[in-house]
Amino acid sequence: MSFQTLFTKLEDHTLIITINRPDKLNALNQQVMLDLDAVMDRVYKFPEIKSVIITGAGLKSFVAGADIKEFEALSKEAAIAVAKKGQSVFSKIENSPKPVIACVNGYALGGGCELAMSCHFIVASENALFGQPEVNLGIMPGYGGTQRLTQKVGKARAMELIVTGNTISAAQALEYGLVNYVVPQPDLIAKAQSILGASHAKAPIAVANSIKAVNAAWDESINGYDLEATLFGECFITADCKEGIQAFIDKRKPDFKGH
Ligand code: CO8
Repeated sequence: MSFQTLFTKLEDHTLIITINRPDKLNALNQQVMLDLDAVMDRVYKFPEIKSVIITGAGLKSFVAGADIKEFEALSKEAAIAVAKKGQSVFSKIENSPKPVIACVNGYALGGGCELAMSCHFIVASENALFGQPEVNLGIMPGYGGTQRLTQKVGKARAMELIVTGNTISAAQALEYGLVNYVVPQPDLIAKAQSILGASHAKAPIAVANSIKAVNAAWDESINGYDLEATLFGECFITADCKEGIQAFIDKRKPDFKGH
């Protein structure tokens, strides 16, 4: 797999995606968005990829936002189109059938915070900094930040962060429930890998259906309980369900095959 703006590495079935524009603090230009879209297609498609880590190159920044220099000539219509396209890329990440962790290794600002929040959860290094500073530029979040930040930290905290443009530290993000863990920077990827390793041993269809059902909790067009019951039922027609139950009865580890 080769991309202009991303490094990718498959390690123990986890695809590590590194956004690679360190001289621009990994700002999301349109090429990065195209590359993220394309790499996620491969994540959906390739069975050897069981999970994903998204991180930024260097020690200073995860992603310092959308590339501000690309905003200069945007018309209203073009801005709407760019926002919608970005939202669809992030929604592809959020709806990935395989777990996706954001390893936030520094600045996660604007579109960077929005990218991290589109992942299933976040592990942060101690130097991470989160915020939606768009109001400083006379704009507002456009890649889903108003919605996902509100889901994750509640309306009052999201509103304060978005209308002030203030940033929060990794420790505060942990207190807000925005991140699951804060670790020293050298341990960041290993921490995410150890979490993902635990999920690799589980039945892939059960994992994918669980992701779908949890995501439905924020989709008003879906009755999440109905969807959960349907997906629960679907698990029962899988060979992995029979294997999981038989393994419990036999007092052995299950050997899931993904069907
Ligand atoms: N876009 C483009 N370039 C950037 C960005 C960015 N978001 N952030 C940093 N860079 C570049 C700098 O221009 C600089 O490049 P150069 O060396 O060529 O001048 C390089 O990265 C290093 O940056 P700094 O010298 O500024 O580094 P500092 O350590 O001094 O400062 C900061 C780090 C505080 C992170 C600072 O760079 C900064 O404030 N960056 C902008 C943060 C920001 O406002 N992010 C939000 C952007 S808007 C957004 O994300 C909207 C998302 C929705 C889009 C919807 C589509 C329409």
